Amino acid sequence: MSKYQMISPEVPNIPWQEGPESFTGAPVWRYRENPIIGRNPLKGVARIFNSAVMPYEDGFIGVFRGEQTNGIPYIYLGRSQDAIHWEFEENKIAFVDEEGNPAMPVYAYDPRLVKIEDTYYIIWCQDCYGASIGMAKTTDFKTFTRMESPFVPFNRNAVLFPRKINGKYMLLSRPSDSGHTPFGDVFLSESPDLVYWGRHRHVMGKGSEWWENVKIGGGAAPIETSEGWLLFYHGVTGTCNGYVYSIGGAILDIDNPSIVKYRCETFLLTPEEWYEERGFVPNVCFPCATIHDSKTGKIAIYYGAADSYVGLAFTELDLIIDYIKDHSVVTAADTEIGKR
Ligand code: BMA
Repeated sequence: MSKYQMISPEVPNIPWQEGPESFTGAPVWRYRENPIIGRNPLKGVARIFNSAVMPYEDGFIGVFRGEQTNGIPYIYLGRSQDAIHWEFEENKIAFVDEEGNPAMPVYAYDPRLVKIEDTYYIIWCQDCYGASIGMAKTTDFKTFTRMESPFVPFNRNAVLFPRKINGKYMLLSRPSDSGHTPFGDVFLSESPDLVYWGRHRHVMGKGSEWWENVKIGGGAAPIETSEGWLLFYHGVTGTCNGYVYSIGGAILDIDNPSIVKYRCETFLLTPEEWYEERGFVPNVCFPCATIHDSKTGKIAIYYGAADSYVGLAFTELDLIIDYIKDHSVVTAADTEIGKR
C-alpha cells in the first residue's frame, strides 16, 4: 500500500527501469541507455533537448525543441510506442491563428505540453518583441491554434497546471531579461479563460542553497498528489566556467499553489554523466515533463541534457515525497501567499 497518492490517470505502459537498492543522495536514477535522443535526430535539426511528452492514444506523443542547423530553435512533433524511441515529423509544427491562417512564431523553444480537460496546450518561449511566452492548443495533434501570449516580455519557463484550481487556469512563469538572465523567481498567475491573466503571486525565489542561488524556473507540469502539487523545477548556480543547471523538487499547496509546503534543500539530479556535462552548453539538466502512473507511483522525468540531448530519469512517488519532506527547507517568502 503506498503512503501517498497521485491524482491522475493510470499509465500502465510507462517506461521504467528499477533503481538501485540504496541512494547516496536523492532517490532519482537515470535510464541506463541515456541519452534517449542523440545528435542530428532529423533532417535539418542538429539537436533535440528540453522537450515535453505525454501519453496519447495507445502510445505517447511529444513536442520537441529542435535546434535547426541554422541555429534557430523550433518545435517538432514526435510519436512513440514506448516513450523511449521517438519518431519525429519532418516539418516543424505548423501553427495557425484562430482563422486558420498560418501563424508561425519567429522562434520557439523549451515547450511544455499539458492536457486540461479535453484540450492539449503547448506552452513555450517565443519572440514577442522580446522573449515571451507562446501558447497554442490542439485536440487532435493535427491543427495547432495559437493563443494570446499571456504576458508582456520578458518571461520564460511557463508551465500550466493540469486542471483548474478554484475555477481558474493556473500558470507558473519566470520573469526574466532579454539575455541569459542572471536572476529569477517563479510566479503564479491565474486566468478565467486562458486569455486574461492576473492575480500574480510570488511562489518561490532563487534558493539560499548554493546549487540554485542564481535563478530557478518551473520544469514539468505539476503532478497532483495527496501531499500537494509535486513540482520538478530547475535551479541554477554560477561558476567561474558558467551556469550549472540542476533539477530540484518542491511541493505546493493544493488549493493555493503560491504557497510552498516543502522545498528540497538538495538537488535531485545534477550534471554528472557525459551527456549532461558535455555538449552545446555543458552542465545542464533541464526538466520539461514527466510521465507518471497513479497506480504504481512510478514517475519518468524527461530532461534536456547539455542543450544537446534528451535524458530520462526515474523516481517513485513515495520515495521522492519522503525525500523532499525529509530535506525540506522553506523560507518566509516561500510559505507566504506571495502578494505584497
Ligand atoms: C536557459 C534556456 C534553456 C537552456 C538553458 C541553458 O536560459 O534558454 O533553453 O537549456 O538556458 O543553456
